Amino acid sequence: MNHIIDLRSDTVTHPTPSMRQAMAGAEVGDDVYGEDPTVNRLEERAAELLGMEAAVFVPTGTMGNQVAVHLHSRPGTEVIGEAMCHIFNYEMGGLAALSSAFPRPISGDHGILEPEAIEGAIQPAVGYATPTSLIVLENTHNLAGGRIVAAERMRDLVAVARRHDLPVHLDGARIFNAAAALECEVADLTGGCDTVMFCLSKGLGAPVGSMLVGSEDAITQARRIRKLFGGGMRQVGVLAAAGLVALDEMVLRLGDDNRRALRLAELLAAIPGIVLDPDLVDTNIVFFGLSSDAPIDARALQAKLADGGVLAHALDGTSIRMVTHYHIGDDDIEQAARGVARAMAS
Ligand code: TLP
Repeated sequence: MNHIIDLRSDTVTHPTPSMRQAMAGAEVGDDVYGEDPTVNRLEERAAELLGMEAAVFVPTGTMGNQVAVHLHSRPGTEVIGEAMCHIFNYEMGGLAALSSAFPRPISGDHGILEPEAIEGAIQPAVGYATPTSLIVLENTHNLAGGRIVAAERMRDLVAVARRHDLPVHLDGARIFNAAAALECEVADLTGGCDTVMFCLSKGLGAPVGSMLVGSEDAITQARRIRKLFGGGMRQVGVLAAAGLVALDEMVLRLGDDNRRALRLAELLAAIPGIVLDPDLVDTNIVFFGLSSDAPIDARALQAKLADGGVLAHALDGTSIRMVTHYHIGDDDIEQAARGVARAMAS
């Protein structure tokens, strides 16, 4: 087997040659003392891009989200979010384990929440109801297939929180993919949120790292919580240097990943037995189902594809995820779709 087409996630991306070069030459210091000049530059840059006061570099998106939950919530309170959001489903129960808070999941339409649904889920301020402490949003929505929450909907959702004096944290792991698809600034999508987490280590290609962005006050507290969670890093400018290159060089090419995901969706949708609506593919994530009369289930399809050098991620017996990123070219898309057609026909 020669070339592996790895569509399991955009987390599989390797650092680019210019990232490796920047890492090798990075100026460093002890970041827990605030003395790493490269980290400081990255944090300033992230805050500026999101139009917020401050930012803190965290090792993972999960830590960024959980630091934000700990910052905004209180023990014994509810956190409202979309039922399939990453914070509720893929962060090891961190809400309960780290913050003694618990989820109030609300189903969205393909991941997109209605303002009225959030409004209805906020507990009244009475002596017998469990208080609501935080609303979490996700944009793009991973499990909904990379769906974008449009700027206007973001504003309407944040407005509900404001009316009830509740903070909003945005899991914007792939917010740059959304901005590329909408051809807008990231800040157009994040305005009004109290904190935003975005990942450098997914489509942006950095080896490690995410940013948590917010007000000066929020980020001062977030730094303490990061330390509490064991995320106070020292000469981490070697990683921040790759993050700076990611923001300088990788943002503009995300449109290519989005375009290739749509092409992949169109090719897959034409294969008998595949259930997929390409109109629901907004960015770089393609989810597809298998019809009940399909010859194999999703796990068997994943195994067959892997035999042919195409890696995909079966979520369960009936659905598969494929994610485009900068190691995936136009030919890989055609080849992956041919692989699925062959597997489905055999
Ligand atoms: N997502 C990973 C898996 O955990 C599912 C992936 O391959 O997509 N928020 C969102 C929306 C995410 O998709 C992820 C990672 C995270 C947060 C967490 O980021 P990391 O992996 O850096 O902790």
